[in-house]
Amino acid sequence: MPARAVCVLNGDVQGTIYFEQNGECDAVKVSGEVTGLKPGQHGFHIHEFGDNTNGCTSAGPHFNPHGKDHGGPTSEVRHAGDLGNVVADGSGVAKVDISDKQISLSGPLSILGRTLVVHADPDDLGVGGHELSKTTGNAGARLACGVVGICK
Ligand SMILES: [Cu+2]
Ligand SMILES: [Zn+2]
Repeated sequence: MPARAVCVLNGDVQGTIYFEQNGECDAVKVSGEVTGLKPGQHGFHIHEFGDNTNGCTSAGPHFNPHGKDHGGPTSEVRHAGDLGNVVADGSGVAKVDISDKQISLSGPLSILGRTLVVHADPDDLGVGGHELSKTTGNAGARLACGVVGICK
């Protein structure tokens, strides 16, 4: 049985994102839709904590179990939680279709109980030369977030 999880993004934008993984060593498929975005790229990350007591802020930094610098999803050096950007079309809808091998739905790299965040600005994938590039990709405000939970 594949493992499945779901996250409802709530905030200035909305979305429902599904996660599916066949086995612990397989990639996690991330799919779904975010609506209400400004057209263009928006940073999309797993943050460390599933704590939304102070909104998306209390989700903490990017999920980074290996203690690395921020990067893009295909970078050698990245946080496990660095899923890159989603791209909103002219109607503000971003269709999400990501496959990622650095996150898991079980074991030490599990994202269950952590927070998915969509940002106001593009993630520069660590190469923008901004002082925040190596920590957050300078992706700006947290537009919406939600905890990744076990699917029924
Ligand atoms: Cu983020
Ligand atoms: Zn990161």
